[in-house]
Amino acid sequence: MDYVQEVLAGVIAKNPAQPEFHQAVREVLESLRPVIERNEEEYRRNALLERLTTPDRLIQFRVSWVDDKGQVQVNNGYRVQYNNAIGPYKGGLRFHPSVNQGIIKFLGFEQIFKNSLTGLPIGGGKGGADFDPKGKSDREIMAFCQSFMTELYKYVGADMDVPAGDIGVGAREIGYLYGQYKRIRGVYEGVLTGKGLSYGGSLARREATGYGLLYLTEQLLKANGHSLAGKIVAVSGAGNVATYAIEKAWQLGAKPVTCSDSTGWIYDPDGIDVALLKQVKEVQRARLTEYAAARPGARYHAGKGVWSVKCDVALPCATQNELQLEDAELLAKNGCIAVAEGANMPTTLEATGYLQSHGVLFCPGKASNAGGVAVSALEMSQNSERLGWSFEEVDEQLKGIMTHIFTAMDEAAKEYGMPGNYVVGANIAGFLKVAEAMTAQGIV
Ligand code: NDP
Ligand code: 2IT
Repeated sequence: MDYVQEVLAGVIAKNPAQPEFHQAVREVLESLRPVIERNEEEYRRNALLERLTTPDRLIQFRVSWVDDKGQVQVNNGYRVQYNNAIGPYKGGLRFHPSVNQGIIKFLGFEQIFKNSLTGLPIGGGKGGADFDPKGKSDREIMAFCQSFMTELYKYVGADMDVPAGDIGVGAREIGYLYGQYKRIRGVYEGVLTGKGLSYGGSLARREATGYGLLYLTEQLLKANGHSLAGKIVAVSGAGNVATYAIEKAWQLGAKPVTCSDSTGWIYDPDGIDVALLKQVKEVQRARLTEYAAARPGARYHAGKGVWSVKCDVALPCATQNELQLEDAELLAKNGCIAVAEGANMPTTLEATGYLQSHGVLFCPGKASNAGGVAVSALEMSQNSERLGWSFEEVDEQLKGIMTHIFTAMDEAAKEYGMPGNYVVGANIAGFLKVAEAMTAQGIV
């Protein structure tokens, strides 16, 4: 067995029943093979891959809180501090009933390479809880967030570990979490990113993941002889990433025609009305049926199916493994040119392989959705210097970072003999910096 196979087998044996974690590790390790083979003896002696795949620590804690009926509820809270070789642990918090150790570990592992790719000094971490924010009152959300932070505060800090939002955690939740951290620790520091603008947040953080996705997609198309202007774009999800991906797609001259949530999807042949989408999702916190009700030309379909719409570009922005082999087959058949991931690992390994072998450009999320964490790192910089930058300044930096990411993964893919394979390119480019820092810092 070669070193990569050995480590992968060890990860699977030591972390049973965590399929998403196995999937993320498999994708990364298999694409690192060309690098590992060049230095196999040294990496093996230093157990570099074993150390890279084993988190520094995984914290699990009980979150007890009282609902509006006076009933005590109990959830599991998590934080994985995966790797801090190149900077403090950094990554979002996800509140969703599907959260478990395996989900948090897959997300934290991905985050190491994503954060490295940004070129900024941030390590990999992730956290969350199996809490379902749907249908909860504001008071219940606050009670949950306060209880969650009453455990989490012990492990985080502006120079140690800086969480942010992810699925189910937006500006409201970050506010409640920040308030509780400040109350317990008595320090006013940038312990979280995605904060409100009135208390240390960065302009353009809300937009950053979706905007960054479109900046990267534009580069991807350009480098391959296409342009975004005039293209039909299919987007899944209707949350933070999807909404601002749709907004930027319009701004760059494309036409986004779909969005989705966990109950159904919208096809709007005239293009998604961003103002209406924000009203339904950000203000009313309602289902997409409300969008369709307010927009006569749009069609609502219950269940899955967003990838059946004919499009030039597909941007999965909802959740892991939402784009499967049969979806990839449909997209390719319908002439889709490019798939760029806005979510984390939304495309299964089989679907990725199918797209790549059928001439569809494919950009992995760790490159294309890195704009969010990149602007989080810029929020940390602004907090450190106790200043705030203009929207334009942050947006310009975001554009520069997405260009840097595209160039880094494109060049790495070429250097290792697989031009156009952006999965290989992103993983190798992200890995090299982390591996160098780990090696320089000795066996820890
Ligand atoms: P939000 O909570 O704002 O939105 C999530 C969207 O995805 C909602 O429309 C939700 O529908 C849908 N969704 C969630 N889970 C499922 C599911 N199991 N099946 C179908 N639809 C689902 O989250 P974000 O937009 O922040 O995150 C979306 C993705 O992007 C995630 O993979 C996240 O990890 C990733 N990401 C987020 C970043 C950020 O800055 N926020 C940065 C980089 C990546 P419903 O409301 O019905 O649940
Ligand atoms: O997956 C991600 O990169 C995020 N949810 C954002 C993390 C962050 O720290 O801004």
